Amino acid sequence: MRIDVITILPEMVRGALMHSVVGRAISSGIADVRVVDLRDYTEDSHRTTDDTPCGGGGGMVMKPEPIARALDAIAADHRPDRVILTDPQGEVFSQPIARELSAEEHLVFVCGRYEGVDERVKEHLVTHLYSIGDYVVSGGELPAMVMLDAIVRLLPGALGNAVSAEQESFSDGLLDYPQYTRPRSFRGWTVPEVLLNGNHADIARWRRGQQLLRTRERRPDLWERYRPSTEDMRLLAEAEAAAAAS
Ligand code: 9D3
Repeated sequence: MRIDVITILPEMVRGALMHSVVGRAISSGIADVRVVDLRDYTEDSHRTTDDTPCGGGGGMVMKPEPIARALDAIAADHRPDRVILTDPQGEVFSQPIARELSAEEHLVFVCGRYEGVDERVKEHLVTHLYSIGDYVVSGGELPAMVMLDAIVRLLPGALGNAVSAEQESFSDGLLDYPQYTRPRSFRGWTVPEVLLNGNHADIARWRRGQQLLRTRERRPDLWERYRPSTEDMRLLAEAEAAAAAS
């Protein structure tokens, strides 16, 4: 998959891409990520990418021309399937959207900066607007990196086979179960006995119960949409009883 990232902070974006799952996906050729410096598409000596808002008011607005030129240069090489603007007013990004985008051949991210982007870019040059949620960050680069990471880790071969198989089976709308490693007792805080007995069926049932209990307690929004089976309800009751007893 090819992903172009148009930004006025190319070093920030490059730095975020060098590590971990995304870094390995790039090194191994699974993802072809190209960082495009928006200033390379300006035509004035100051390499200006922003200007004052028409109608007045505070802050600066990203100019349309450099963005249009950068997009034209990318499209002349290969036509993208989607051109995404990171935008606080966009649809809130989610795992289903990440899954959908991971099936595309070529994405472009345009990272917004300053107080906003000229509305004509949103109306005529990009195909989708996405936000990462209802809080304010200083620009679109971190949101673009969040989305890119969520997409790239879904590409075939990006994760170890064991991890991806596990992810498939547990990406079902429940929170993760609690995890422990050695030592069995740390400062007197002990690992749950069920995880030490080697009974894998018991362990799987305990984990499922924990997932159900946590999701109901911590994420009523997810719980409302989840459709528990009769087995789920039994495991939930067990987990609840164990929690009340401890
Ligand atoms: C919503 C705040 N705006 C109020 C006048 C000003 C403003 C502040 C910071 C507008 C844009 C930004 C930069 N943020 C993004 O470009 C952004 C973002 C975000 O701040 N939160 C969640 N998702 C995103 S995607 C792009």
